[in-house]
Amino acid sequence: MQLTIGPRLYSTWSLRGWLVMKRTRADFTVRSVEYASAEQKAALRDHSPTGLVPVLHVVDDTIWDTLAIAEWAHETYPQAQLWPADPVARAYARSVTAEMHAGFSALRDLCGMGPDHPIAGDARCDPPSDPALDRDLSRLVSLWCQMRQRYSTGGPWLFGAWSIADAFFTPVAARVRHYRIDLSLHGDTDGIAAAYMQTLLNQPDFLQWEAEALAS
Ligand SMILES: N[C@@H](CCC(=O)N[C@@H](CS)C(=O)NCC(=O)O)C(=O)O
Repeated sequence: MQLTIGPRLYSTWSLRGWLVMKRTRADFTVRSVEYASAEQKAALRDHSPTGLVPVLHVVDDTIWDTLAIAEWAHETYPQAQLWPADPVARAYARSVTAEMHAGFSALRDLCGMGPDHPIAGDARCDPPSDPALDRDLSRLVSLWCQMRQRYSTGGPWLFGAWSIADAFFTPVAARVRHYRIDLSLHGDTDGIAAAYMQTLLNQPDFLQWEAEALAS
């Protein structure tokens, strides 16, 4: 089994897919590809039907799209408990994960990640000023606070125990850190969202990703 990912320094969807696969504890190899040039993009199409990463190769099958990889991992490795056990928590976790997968477009567009805006390292920049970005950040803070308040007794992750939702929000935490976004200006009055963000940034798998990104 092999996971094709983009550059660790800035491929946010690759980070999500890799975090989920790590949690399965399954044996898998990682192939890291670049997609900066037209030639590299064309070469990526040999491995990925969409020309996007991550892509999971399982024997003769190819699974593309991070959400599909996460659902496949959940079904294939039930012991990893990648979604919450409680049906209501699971429905919320799927909702917020789908919201992240399809939404937060202002945050993604205006605070993009790339060679100059890396996931790892000490580089920081100021956030752009934009009403659409403010709306995304208010929604992010409200979502994080609502779920953390409801599920805080089960552990430090969004739904108590670690879930796919945490994988999907880890690159967001790196983005908020890189763009020096002050969550208290977006409704995080008691620091719940900031604390959750630190939990994501301190998770050992993310620290491993960061170290590998900086070494690459
Ligand atoms: N919806 C896709 C999005 C994947 C995606 O946009 N990946 C980016 C890297 S973070 C990519 O492959 N970019 C290649 C390119 O722009 O050529 C998913 O969930 O996997």
